[in-house]
Amino acid sequence: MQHSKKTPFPDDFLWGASTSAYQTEGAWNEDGKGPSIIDTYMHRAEGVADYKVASDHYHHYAEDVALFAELGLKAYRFSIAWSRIIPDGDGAVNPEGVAFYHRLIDALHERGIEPVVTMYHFDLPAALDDKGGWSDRNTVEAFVRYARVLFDEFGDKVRYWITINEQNMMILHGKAIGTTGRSGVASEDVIYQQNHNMFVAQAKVMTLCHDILPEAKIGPAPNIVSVYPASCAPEDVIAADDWDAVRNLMYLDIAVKGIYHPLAWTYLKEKGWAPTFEDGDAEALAAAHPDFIAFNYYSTQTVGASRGDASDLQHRGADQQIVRGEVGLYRAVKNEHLPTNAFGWEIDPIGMRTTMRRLWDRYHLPLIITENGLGAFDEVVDGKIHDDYRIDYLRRHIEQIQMALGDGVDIFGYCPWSAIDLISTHQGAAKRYGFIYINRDEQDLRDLARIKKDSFHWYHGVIGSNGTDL
Ligand code: BGP
Repeated sequence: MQHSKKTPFPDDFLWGASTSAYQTEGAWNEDGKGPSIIDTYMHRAEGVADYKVASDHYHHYAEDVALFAELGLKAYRFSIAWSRIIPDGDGAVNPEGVAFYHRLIDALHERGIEPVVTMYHFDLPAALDDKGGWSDRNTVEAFVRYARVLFDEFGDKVRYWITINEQNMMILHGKAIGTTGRSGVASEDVIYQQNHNMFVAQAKVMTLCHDILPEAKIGPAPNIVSVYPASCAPEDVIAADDWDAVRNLMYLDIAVKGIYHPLAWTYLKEKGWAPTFEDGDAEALAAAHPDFIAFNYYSTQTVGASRGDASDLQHRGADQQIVRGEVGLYRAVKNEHLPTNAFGWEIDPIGMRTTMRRLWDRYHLPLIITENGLGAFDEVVDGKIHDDYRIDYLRRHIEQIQMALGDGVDIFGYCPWSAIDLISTHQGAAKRYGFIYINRDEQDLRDLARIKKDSFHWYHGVIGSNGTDL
């Protein structure tokens, strides 16, 4: 098992790449688009060239899709900006916003690229945030209405739908990502009520999708890390299970089984953060069933038993991937077996196999990896970008997909982050992930030219050989 042979990829494996709307599109206030909470957050970022231009994909989409075709992508996972479709979140539909995504999706189909559409990737319309955001139950109905617009408009062109990107990271790391909105960080009881409201919204949207688009497939996309106990001490194993429940499994159990994970629910109750269910919530959660699990994978996390004081906490970073620690729940531990990237994220390809095995074992739903990649400070040398470190990272992760296929896991796609360079959630334009370099930096928008990196040529070969030529 441990050394099992790599299994060939299925012929219809979705070799893809990912982006999100606000991190690539720019045109944040053009053609009728309303502001999102990310736009208001980025307003506060001073001393950098305009983040809201991002990679200017809105104006370069045709060129970008042509490059995706040259790369050989079978799938492109992107998000639709809710406030481009419905500028104030729950009012009139903006025809120019709708038209943009028709153009993009049509361009993908013309090139034989399968669109994989995320409905909501961090960018809640600011107007909804002004009315209370996810604390306000109106936002649940607004999301369902927005989903109906998307299904009606694009349902005959899109087979794969993803509801919410990384709800767990919005809840646990909203401050770092910039999703807390104008009011800033709320208290935990409020945050977990927002979490619950999002769960209900997601459930209703999955059911709606199946009602009106019987051929479509829909699923959630949390950020999942396998959690390792720091040692074989039983106390460490308990801590790892607890953190796994709170960070990962709560989000998938509710989506797949329609119930809160028992350990997560106990945690919420003990803390006094258990959300209130409104009439019909339990039924809406129970009625919804995803067709697949999409997940974003960058790292694993290692934890020990809590010591009950601040020594549980790790202060070297507080973002999506760096294990933080929580007094009374678990202690953050650095995994000495793993290297880190330039931003302190531990790199663990085998952990991705572990994660695939665990998810398949627990849920028995087909899996697609919707993010995985290496953020790095790429340099242009004589017009080229020699990102062999990214090739190495991706190669070692793809090998683990082959191993997982051999383990019997049903995995049908891999969409690394990211198709093109884009703006990081909180670490600027210089933290790059793309196969395609965008000629801009923090201070200077330059000409936004697209340059193929070495990883572009390498991934082209991987896709062309269906994963044989790594
Ligand atoms: C995920 C987000 C993405 C993306 C990625 C890399 O959490 O879904 O939007 O940004 O992480 O993270 P970062 O931008 O912080 O480097």
